[in-house]
Amino acid sequence: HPEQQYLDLMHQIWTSGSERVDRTGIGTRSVAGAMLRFDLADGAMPLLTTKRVYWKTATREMLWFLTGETNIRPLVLQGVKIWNEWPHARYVKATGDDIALDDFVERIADDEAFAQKWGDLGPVYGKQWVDWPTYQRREDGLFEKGPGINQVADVVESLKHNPGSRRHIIEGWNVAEVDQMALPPCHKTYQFHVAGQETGKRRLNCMLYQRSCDVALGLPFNLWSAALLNRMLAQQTGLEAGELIWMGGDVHLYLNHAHLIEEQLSRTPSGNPTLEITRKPETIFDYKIEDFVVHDYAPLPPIKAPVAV
Ligand code: UFP
Repeated sequence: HPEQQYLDLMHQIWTSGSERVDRTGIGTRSVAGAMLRFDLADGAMPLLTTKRVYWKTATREMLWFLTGETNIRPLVLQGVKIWNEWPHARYVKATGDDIALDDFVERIADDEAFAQKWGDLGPVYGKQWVDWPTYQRREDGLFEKGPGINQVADVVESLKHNPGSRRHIIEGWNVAEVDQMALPPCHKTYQFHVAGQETGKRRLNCMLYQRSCDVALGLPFNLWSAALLNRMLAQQTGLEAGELIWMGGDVHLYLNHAHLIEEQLSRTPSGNPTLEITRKPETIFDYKIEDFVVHDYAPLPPIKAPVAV
Protein backbone atom coordinates (compact mmCIF):
# COMPACT_ATOMS: atom_id res chain seq x y z
CA HIS A 1 0.00 0.00 0.00
CA PRO A 2 1.42 3.45 -0.91
CA GLU A 3 0.70 4.72 2.61
CA GLN A 4 3.22 2.21 3.97
CA GLN A 5 5.99 4.63 2.91
CA TYR A 6 4.59 7.19 5.32
CA LEU A 7 4.36 4.70 8.18
CA ASP A 8 7.89 3.44 7.47
CA LEU A 9 9.23 6.99 7.57
CA MET A 10 7.44 7.61 10.85
CA HIS A 11 8.84 4.40 12.28
CA GLN A 12 12.35 5.18 11.11
CA ILE A 13 12.35 8.64 12.66
CA TRP A 14 10.84 7.43 15.92
CA THR A 15 13.31 4.59 16.34
CA SER A 16 16.50 6.12 14.94
CA GLY A 17 16.06 9.89 14.61
CA SER A 18 18.44 12.10 16.54
CA GLU A 19 16.86 13.74 19.54
CA ARG A 20 17.20 17.49 19.68
CA VAL A 21 15.92 20.68 21.14
CA ASP A 22 13.93 22.67 18.60
CA ARG A 23 12.61 26.22 18.26
CA THR A 24 9.32 25.38 19.99
CA GLY A 25 11.06 23.94 23.05
CA ILE A 26 9.09 20.69 22.80
CA GLY A 27 11.90 18.57 21.40
CA THR A 28 11.91 16.30 18.38
CA ARG A 29 13.42 13.21 16.89
CA SER A 30 14.66 14.20 13.49
CA VAL A 31 16.30 12.89 10.33
CA ALA A 32 17.89 14.88 7.51
CA GLY A 33 16.50 14.18 4.06
CA ALA A 34 13.67 11.86 3.07
CA MET A 35 11.66 11.09 -0.05
CA LEU A 36 8.17 9.74 -0.69
CA ARG A 37 6.62 8.98 -4.09
CA PHE A 38 2.94 8.63 -4.90
CA ASP A 39 1.36 7.70 -8.21
CA LEU A 40 -1.61 10.00 -8.82
CA ALA A 41 -2.98 8.13 -11.86
CA ASP A 42 -6.73 7.54 -12.08
CA GLY A 43 -7.64 9.96 -9.32
CA ALA A 44 -5.40 8.37 -6.67
CA MET A 45 -4.48 10.67 -3.80
CA PRO A 46 -1.97 10.43 -0.90
CA LEU A 47 -4.78 10.62 1.63
CA LEU A 48 -3.92 8.70 4.80
CA THR A 49 -6.32 5.98 5.85
CA THR A 50 -4.62 5.05 9.16
CA LYS A 51 -6.20 8.16 10.64
CA ARG A 52 -8.83 10.54 9.35
CA VAL A 53 -7.30 13.51 7.55
CA TYR A 54 -9.52 16.55 7.17
CA TRP A 55 -8.92 16.96 3.46
CA LYS A 56 -11.61 19.64 3.10
CA THR A 57 -9.75 21.83 5.57
CA ALA A 58 -6.52 21.37 3.62
CA THR A 59 -8.40 22.09 0.39
CA ARG A 60 -9.87 25.29 1.79
CA GLU A 61 -6.37 26.34 2.80
CA MET A 62 -5.05 25.65 -0.71
CA LEU A 63 -7.87 27.71 -2.27
CA TRP A 64 -7.06 30.47 0.22
CA PHE A 65 -3.39 30.43 -0.87
CA LEU A 66 -4.52 30.81 -4.47
CA THR A 67 -6.49 33.96 -3.63
CA GLY A 68 -3.25 35.59 -2.47
CA GLU A 69 -4.82 36.23 0.93
CA THR A 70 -2.59 36.20 4.04
CA ASN A 71 -5.18 37.13 6.66
CA ILE A 72 -6.70 34.27 8.64
CA ARG A 73 -10.19 35.84 8.61
CA PRO A 74 -11.49 34.10 5.45
CA LEU A 75 -10.36 30.78 6.94
CA VAL A 76 -11.91 31.57 10.32
CA LEU A 77 -15.22 32.37 8.62
CA GLN A 78 -15.14 28.90 7.03
CA GLY A 79 -14.36 27.24 10.36
CA VAL A 80 -10.74 26.47 9.41
CA LYS A 81 -8.62 26.76 12.54
CA ILE A 82 -5.18 25.68 11.39
CA TRP A 83 -3.52 29.10 11.33
CA ASN A 84 -5.13 30.61 14.44
CA GLU A 85 -2.38 29.93 16.96
CA TRP A 86 0.15 32.22 15.31
CA PRO A 87 -1.80 35.52 15.25
CA HIS A 88 -3.11 34.73 18.73
CA ALA A 89 0.40 34.27 20.10
CA ARG A 90 1.52 37.47 18.41
CA TYR A 91 -1.43 39.42 19.81
CA VAL A 92 -0.89 38.17 23.36
CA LYS A 93 2.80 38.98 23.16
CA ALA A 94 2.29 42.45 21.68
CA THR A 95 -0.57 43.62 23.90
CA GLY A 96 -0.12 41.62 27.11
CA ASP A 97 -3.87 40.88 26.85
CA ASP A 98 -4.18 37.27 27.99
CA ILE A 99 -7.25 36.54 25.82
CA ALA A 100 -8.15 32.87 25.27
CA LEU A 101 -7.61 31.49 21.75
CA ASP A 102 -11.33 30.88 21.15
CA ASP A 103 -12.23 34.43 22.19
CA PHE A 104 -9.49 35.86 20.01
CA VAL A 105 -10.77 33.88 17.01
CA GLU A 106 -14.34 35.00 17.68
CA ARG A 107 -13.15 38.58 17.60
CA ILE A 108 -11.37 37.99 14.30
CA ALA A 109 -14.67 36.72 12.89
CA ASP A 110 -16.85 39.50 14.34
CA ASP A 111 -14.62 42.55 14.01
CA GLU A 112 -13.19 43.25 10.58
CA ALA A 113 -10.94 46.10 11.72
CA PHE A 114 -9.54 43.96 14.52
CA ALA A 115 -8.92 41.17 12.00
CA GLN A 116 -7.10 43.56 9.70
CA LYS A 117 -4.80 44.63 12.47
CA TRP A 118 -4.22 41.26 14.16
CA GLY A 119 -5.25 38.52 11.75
CA ASP A 120 -2.53 38.89 9.19
CA LEU A 121 0.29 36.35 8.95
CA GLY A 122 2.64 38.59 6.98
CA PRO A 123 3.69 37.84 3.39
CA VAL A 124 3.23 34.04 3.61
CA TYR A 125 2.50 31.54 0.81
CA GLY A 126 -0.47 33.30 -0.80
CA LYS A 127 1.36 36.58 -1.23
CA GLN A 128 4.53 35.00 -2.62
CA TRP A 129 2.68 32.61 -4.92
CA VAL A 130 0.48 35.12 -6.71
CA ASP A 131 2.04 38.50 -5.95
CA TRP A 132 5.80 38.11 -5.42
CA PRO A 133 7.05 41.67 -4.95
CA THR A 134 9.30 43.37 -7.48
CA TYR A 135 11.19 46.65 -7.44
CA GLN A 136 11.92 49.01 -10.29
CA ARG A 137 14.64 51.60 -10.55
CA ARG A 138 13.24 55.04 -11.29
CA GLU A 139 15.01 57.71 -13.34
CA ASP A 140 16.13 59.46 -10.16
CA GLY A 141 17.89 56.28 -9.09
CA LEU A 142 15.46 55.44 -6.29
CA PHE A 143 13.45 52.24 -6.32
CA GLU A 144 9.69 51.90 -6.37
CA LYS A 145 7.38 48.94 -6.12
CA GLY A 146 6.86 47.19 -9.45
CA PRO A 147 4.01 44.89 -10.47
CA GLY A 148 3.82 41.63 -8.47
CA ILE A 149 4.64 38.32 -10.12
CA ASN A 150 1.91 35.69 -10.25
CA GLN A 151 4.00 32.53 -10.16
CA VAL A 152 0.99 30.24 -10.33
CA ALA A 153 -0.44 31.89 -13.45
CA ASP A 154 3.03 31.84 -14.98
CA VAL A 155 3.40 28.11 -14.37
CA VAL A 156 0.01 27.45 -16.00
CA GLU A 157 1.22 29.36 -19.06
CA SER A 158 4.62 27.68 -19.18
CA LEU A 159 3.08 24.21 -18.78
CA LYS A 160 0.77 24.95 -21.70
CA HIS A 161 3.24 26.59 -24.03
CA ASN A 162 6.61 25.21 -23.01
CA PRO A 163 5.95 21.84 -21.36
CA GLY A 164 9.55 20.64 -21.71
CA SER A 165 10.81 23.50 -19.55
CA ARG A 166 12.82 22.76 -16.42
CA ARG A 167 11.74 26.04 -14.89
CA HIS A 168 8.16 25.30 -13.82
CA ILE A 169 8.67 26.50 -10.27
CA ILE A 170 6.52 28.01 -7.53
CA GLU A 171 8.75 29.34 -4.75
CA GLY A 172 7.59 30.45 -1.32
CA TRP A 173 10.95 31.28 0.22
CA ASN A 174 11.36 34.99 -0.39
CA VAL A 175 14.67 35.59 1.36
CA ALA A 176 13.98 39.31 1.76
CA GLU A 177 10.65 38.74 3.51
CA VAL A 178 10.93 35.58 5.61
CA ASP A 179 11.49 37.61 8.75
CA GLN A 180 8.08 39.30 8.28
CA MET A 181 6.21 35.99 8.08
CA ALA A 182 4.39 34.43 11.04
CA LEU A 183 5.92 31.14 9.89
CA PRO A 184 8.49 30.92 7.10
CA PRO A 185 7.24 28.53 4.41
CA CYS A 186 7.66 24.85 5.14
CA HIS A 187 6.48 23.51 1.76
CA LYS A 188 8.70 26.02 0.08
CA THR A 189 9.44 24.86 -3.48
CA TYR A 190 7.18 23.19 -6.01
CA GLN A 191 8.59 22.06 -9.32
CA PHE A 192 6.49 20.59 -12.11
CA HIS A 193 7.63 18.24 -14.83
CA VAL A 194 5.78 17.07 -17.92
CA ALA A 195 6.57 13.48 -18.85
CA GLY A 196 5.49 11.25 -21.72
CA GLN A 197 5.65 13.84 -24.46
CA GLU A 198 6.66 11.24 -27.01
CA THR A 199 3.75 8.88 -26.22
CA GLY A 200 1.03 11.47 -26.47
CA LYS A 201 -0.16 10.60 -22.97
CA ARG A 202 1.41 13.46 -21.13
CA ARG A 203 1.59 13.38 -17.37
CA LEU A 204 2.23 16.17 -14.92
CA ASN A 205 4.64 15.31 -12.11
CA CYS A 206 5.00 17.45 -9.03
CA MET A 207 8.10 17.65 -6.86
CA LEU A 208 7.79 19.34 -3.52
CA TYR A 209 10.72 20.30 -1.35
CA GLN A 210 9.66 20.80 2.25
CA ARG A 211 12.43 22.28 4.39
CA SER A 212 10.83 21.38 7.73
CA CYS A 213 8.26 18.69 8.31
CA ASP A 214 6.14 17.73 11.29
CA VAL A 215 5.49 14.19 10.11
CA ALA A 216 2.57 13.51 12.46
CA LEU A 217 0.45 16.64 11.97
CA GLY A 218 1.87 18.58 9.02
CA LEU A 219 2.79 15.95 6.45
CA PRO A 220 -0.66 14.36 5.98
CA PHE A 221 -1.94 17.82 5.00
CA ASN A 222 1.10 18.75 2.93
CA LEU A 223 0.87 15.55 0.85
CA TRP A 224 -2.81 16.06 0.17
CA SER A 225 -2.36 19.70 -0.75
CA ALA A 226 0.57 19.13 -3.10
CA ALA A 227 -1.33 16.37 -4.92
CA LEU A 228 -4.38 18.64 -5.07
CA LEU A 229 -2.39 21.49 -6.58
CA ASN A 230 -0.96 19.09 -9.13
CA ARG A 231 -4.43 17.84 -10.07
CA MET A 232 -5.78 21.35 -10.53
CA LEU A 233 -2.78 22.34 -12.65
CA ALA A 234 -3.10 19.14 -14.69
CA GLN A 235 -6.77 19.83 -15.33
CA GLN A 236 -6.08 23.42 -16.34
CA THR A 237 -3.32 22.47 -18.75
CA GLY A 238 -4.89 19.38 -20.31
CA LEU A 239 -2.48 16.90 -18.75
CA GLU A 240 -2.95 13.71 -16.73
CA ALA A 241 -1.75 13.77 -13.15
CA GLY A 242 1.50 11.81 -12.87
CA GLU A 243 3.53 11.39 -9.70
CA LEU A 244 3.97 13.36 -6.53
CA ILE A 245 7.56 13.26 -5.34
CA TRP A 246 7.92 14.68 -1.87
CA MET A 247 11.31 15.59 -0.43
CA GLY A 248 11.84 16.64 3.14
CA GLY A 249 14.74 18.52 4.72
CA ASP A 250 14.46 18.41 8.53
CA VAL A 251 11.92 15.63 8.91
CA HIS A 252 10.82 15.22 12.49
CA LEU A 253 8.42 13.93 15.11
CA TYR A 254 7.60 15.93 18.23
CA LEU A 255 8.23 14.13 21.50
CA ASN A 256 4.73 15.03 22.75
CA HIS A 257 3.19 13.12 19.81
CA ALA A 258 4.24 9.73 21.20
CA HIS A 259 0.66 8.52 21.75
CA LEU A 260 -0.31 9.44 18.17
CA ILE A 261 2.75 7.77 16.70
CA GLU A 262 2.38 4.56 18.64
CA GLU A 263 -1.32 4.32 17.85
CA GLN A 264 -0.86 5.08 14.17
CA LEU A 265 2.03 2.65 13.73
CA SER A 266 -0.21 -0.11 15.10
CA ARG A 267 -2.77 0.50 12.34
CA THR A 268 -2.97 -0.92 8.79
CA PRO A 269 -3.75 1.13 5.67
CA SER A 270 -6.83 0.13 3.69
CA GLY A 271 -8.50 1.12 0.45
CA ASN A 272 -7.48 3.60 -2.21
CA PRO A 273 -9.27 6.94 -1.92
CA THR A 274 -9.64 8.99 -5.08
CA LEU A 275 -10.40 12.61 -5.83
CA GLU A 276 -12.93 13.69 -8.41
CA ILE A 277 -12.99 17.28 -9.63
CA THR A 278 -16.56 17.74 -10.76
CA ARG A 279 -16.08 20.77 -13.01
CA LYS A 280 -13.36 22.46 -15.01
CA PRO A 281 -13.24 26.07 -13.84
CA GLU A 282 -12.16 28.85 -16.16
CA THR A 283 -8.77 29.33 -14.48
CA ILE A 284 -6.65 27.88 -11.68
CA PHE A 285 -8.04 30.66 -9.46
CA ASP A 286 -11.72 29.77 -9.86
CA TYR A 287 -12.02 26.48 -8.00
CA LYS A 288 -14.61 26.21 -5.21
CA ILE A 289 -14.70 23.77 -2.33
CA GLU A 290 -17.82 22.15 -3.86
CA ASP A 291 -15.79 21.14 -6.92
CA PHE A 292 -13.99 18.41 -4.98
CA VAL A 293 -15.43 15.02 -4.12
CA VAL A 294 -13.48 12.20 -2.47
CA HIS A 295 -14.49 8.61 -3.13
CA ASP A 296 -13.71 5.40 -1.24
CA TYR A 297 -12.37 7.11 1.86
CA ALA A 298 -13.06 5.00 4.95
CA PRO A 299 -10.24 5.97 7.33
CA LEU A 300 -9.61 4.83 10.88
CA PRO A 301 -10.57 7.43 13.52
CA PRO A 302 -8.66 10.71 13.89
CA ILE A 303 -5.88 10.93 16.49
CA LYS A 304 -5.63 14.28 18.25
CA ALA A 305 -2.32 15.83 19.26
CA PRO A 306 -1.20 19.38 20.09
CA VAL A 307 0.43 21.44 17.34
CA ALA A 308 3.80 22.98 18.16
CA VAL A 309 3.62 26.77 17.71
N1 UFP B 1 4.92 22.45 9.56
C1 UFP B 1 4.71 21.43 8.66
N2 UFP B 1 3.97 21.67 7.55
C2 UFP B 1 3.39 22.88 7.30
C3 UFP B 1 3.60 23.93 8.24
C4 UFP B 1 4.34 23.66 9.34
O1 UFP B 1 5.19 20.31 8.84
O2 UFP B 1 2.74 23.06 6.29
F1 UFP B 1 3.08 25.13 8.02
C5 UFP B 1 5.71 22.23 10.79
C6 UFP B 1 7.16 21.90 10.58
C7 UFP B 1 7.79 22.39 11.89
C8 UFP B 1 7.00 23.64 12.19
O3 UFP B 1 7.54 21.43 12.91
O4 UFP B 1 5.73 23.44 11.57
C9 UFP B 1 7.67 24.89 11.65
O5 UFP B 1 8.71 25.28 12.49
P1 UFP B 1 10.10 25.85 11.93
O6 UFP B 1 9.79 27.10 11.16
O7 UFP B 1 10.91 26.12 13.16
O8 UFP B 1 10.71 24.80 11.05
